[in-house]
Amino acid sequence: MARHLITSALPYINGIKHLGNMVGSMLPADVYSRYLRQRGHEVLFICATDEHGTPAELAAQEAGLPVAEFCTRAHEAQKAVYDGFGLSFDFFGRSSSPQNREITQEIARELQRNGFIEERAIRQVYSNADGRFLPDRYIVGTCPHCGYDKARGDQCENCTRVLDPTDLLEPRSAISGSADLEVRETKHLFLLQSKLTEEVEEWISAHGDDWPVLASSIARKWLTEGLQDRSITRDLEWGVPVPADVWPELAAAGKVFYVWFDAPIEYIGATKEWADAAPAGQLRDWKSWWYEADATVRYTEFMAKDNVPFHTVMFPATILGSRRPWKKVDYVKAFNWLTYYGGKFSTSQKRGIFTDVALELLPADYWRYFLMAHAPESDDSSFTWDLFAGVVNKDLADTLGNFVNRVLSFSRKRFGDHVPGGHAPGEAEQRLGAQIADLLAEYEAQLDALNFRKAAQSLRALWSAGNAYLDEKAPWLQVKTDPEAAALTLRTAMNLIHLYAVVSEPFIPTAAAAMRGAFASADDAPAASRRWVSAAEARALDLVPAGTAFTVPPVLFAKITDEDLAAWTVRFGGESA
Ligand code: B3M
Ligand code: ZN
Repeated sequence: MARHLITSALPYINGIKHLGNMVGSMLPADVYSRYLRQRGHEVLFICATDEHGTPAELAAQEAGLPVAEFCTRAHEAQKAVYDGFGLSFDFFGRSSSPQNREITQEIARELQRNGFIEERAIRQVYSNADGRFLPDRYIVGTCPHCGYDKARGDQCENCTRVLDPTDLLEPRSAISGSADLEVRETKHLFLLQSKLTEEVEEWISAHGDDWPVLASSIARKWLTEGLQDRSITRDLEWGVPVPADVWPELAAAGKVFYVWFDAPIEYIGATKEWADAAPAGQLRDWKSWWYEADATVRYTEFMAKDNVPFHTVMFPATILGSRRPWKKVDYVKAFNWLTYYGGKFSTSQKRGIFTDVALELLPADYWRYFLMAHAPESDDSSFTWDLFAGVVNKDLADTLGNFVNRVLSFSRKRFGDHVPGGHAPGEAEQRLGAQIADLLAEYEAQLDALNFRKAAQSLRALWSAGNAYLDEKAPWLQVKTDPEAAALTLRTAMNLIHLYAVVSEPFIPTAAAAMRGAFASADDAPAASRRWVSAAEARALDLVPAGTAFTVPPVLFAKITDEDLAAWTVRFGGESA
């Protein structure tokens, strides 16, 4: 069995994330992690808040809190939302942790020893109106490549090209909007990425073909432009300090590492946090996942497309330059944008739906299923309230929820609260079993390939097959003429419910637990277990035997009413952008 290391892009600390952030990183990583665990793989699913940098400082300033205090609170707030979404992180760390500081400083020392870091005096943008140096992303202007007029000094969101603030046309301060900017001289550390270009190219040639086109094409595009040496330090209070043993002068001047230098290292840092947080007597071997990891470790990263250059080029360059055997990514799963009525979800402009508010409206499973079924995989996809309500009402409330309730309530009414016996399976059940086994194989293939939209389609097809079977057999009619036949139908349908409980868990873990919990069983009996269903078990549909006690769970999914829809559309401004 493989050991799966799974990371999701680290959510930035400055505010609660919106649904677009969720679907492009943490949620698919969770679905994949849950699936692999159920199939018996060893999984380590790591995430953390990305806490350093100017946006954190500015958000703290706005909140009137010291930045460390702000980050502690913001971390807890985000963590609560992710718990609410059922994200099954093995550890949710913080890039401001001592572990990350230590590893980041060590990697910087190694890069220095290997000749990949150079100290340079640079001229940096200073905003007179704001009284401070402006970090790259706080200078906005027009992208020289594509003409997008809100490009940031570090990267153009529109064409994903990495920029230098001085590339921008008509630059201005993103804080005050002031164009009263001047350039002053200051010293910084530069990572000599140009010296590492060939190695990164070789590494991408060896691995990039396995990645989805979205990831490999962005990586290649970036490489063809050539790797530039990049400044990896900033004039900020809040960050990993430059180690004084190597750079005493810069350390004394209060320089810290650039947030994109230490953030990816936090994947490792958070794994060490996880190990350090082990309960007494338990050994968590963080190094075996990351350092000289053997071939059994498969590392999959999840992220939105604007993060791809940092993960496929810049971070690998850092790791390669350290000349240490750190594990590098095997598979990069990248996502396009989820839009809100065709326009951008925007944290700063408060447009769209935020994850905390989403959970106030509806339980996590509704969002999880919808988001994954409409994941922006091959293209951007658009959230609209109508679409959302349609999917929830049809797939979750009708196709799955109603099936579960109908079967269990009817069986209880006619046969009491144990799974009925009845006839032995016949031709219809054999056909159903074969169909279910095929659909399950298709579902597994899509999940193995990390095709989440298609996986959701296969899952829905499994649910639909149950409905078709039930309609064909019509136990409410059978019961009048041949109760034993009705009992067989209901027993088979209950076995489908159990199968749904198991295989739906990656998408809708709460409903899955409710379905599983409907059937009483000894702890080690299949009905209590989320262990994946084999093809033979799917075909036989007999894991829940006659005589098993069951209860009828409360309605799994409530329908979204026209009134809800109208109210939410008004409240969240559902209009075409
Ligand atoms: N924090 C995502 C972002 O803010 C960024 C990901 C870091 S992953 C190491 O765009
Ligand atoms: Zn651009």
